[in-house]
Amino acid sequence: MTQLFDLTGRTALVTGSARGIGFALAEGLATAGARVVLNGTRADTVADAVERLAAKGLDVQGRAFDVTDEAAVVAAFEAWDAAGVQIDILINNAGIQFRKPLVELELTDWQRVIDTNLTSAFIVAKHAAKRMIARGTGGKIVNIGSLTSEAARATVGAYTAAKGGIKMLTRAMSAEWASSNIQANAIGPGYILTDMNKPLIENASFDAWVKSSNPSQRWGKPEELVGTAVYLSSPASSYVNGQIIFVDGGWLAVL
Ligand code: GCO
Repeated sequence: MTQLFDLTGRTALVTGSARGIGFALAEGLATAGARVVLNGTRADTVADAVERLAAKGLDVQGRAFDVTDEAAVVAAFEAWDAAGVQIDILINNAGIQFRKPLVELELTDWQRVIDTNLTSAFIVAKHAAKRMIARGTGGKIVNIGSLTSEAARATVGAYTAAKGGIKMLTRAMSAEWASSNIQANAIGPGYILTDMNKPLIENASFDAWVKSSNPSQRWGKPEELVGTAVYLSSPASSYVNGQIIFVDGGWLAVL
């Protein structure tokens, strides 16, 4: 049974993994046996994250590049090609948040959120899948969505549109790549204790809303997403495609 969830011999790229959910998923996949490539836009924070996980004896390396810049993504994949690094598992986690009412939202801010949270998933998956298909060995793509992939919250319109797009992009990936033995799925985290959510966690009324709105009556922890990520990255999910699994304490399941 443990072999079903064993990632030994596989290489995973986790975008936006210098901190938060991405860092937890990178650590989790490495602990499950994968060689993990960490990513972020800043070389110093990526190097620090790699150092922290390497100190635990995990097989990790890092590459800093901007996932919204296709030329930078191509350069990264070409460097891995040259080094014999084959990405078998892609976790599209990179994302930002920008909270402002739609009527006040500048187009530049809208575009930045869409580019980082949605377009980057297309760009990186396109170049990963091309190689998975060419190798004929299949692969795994796990896109990180959100509660807002399913339900909207006021003042995070660009984020909601992007995360809704993540759900449907995941299905589009399945439509085209399942025949190449690539399973593309998504995870929809609930409200998780991360730096991105710090302003919300520290806001007493928002904190109370999160706790009263989900049956688990608490925020989730980044490490509580690891099991689902390992499952969707492993042979255990070989016939699962186009799905989004909400890890939200039951939030979306109850009135
Ligand atoms: C917000 C939060 C959310 C959560 C998460 C919920 O401002 O509402 O940042 O976006 O982070 O996405 O699933």
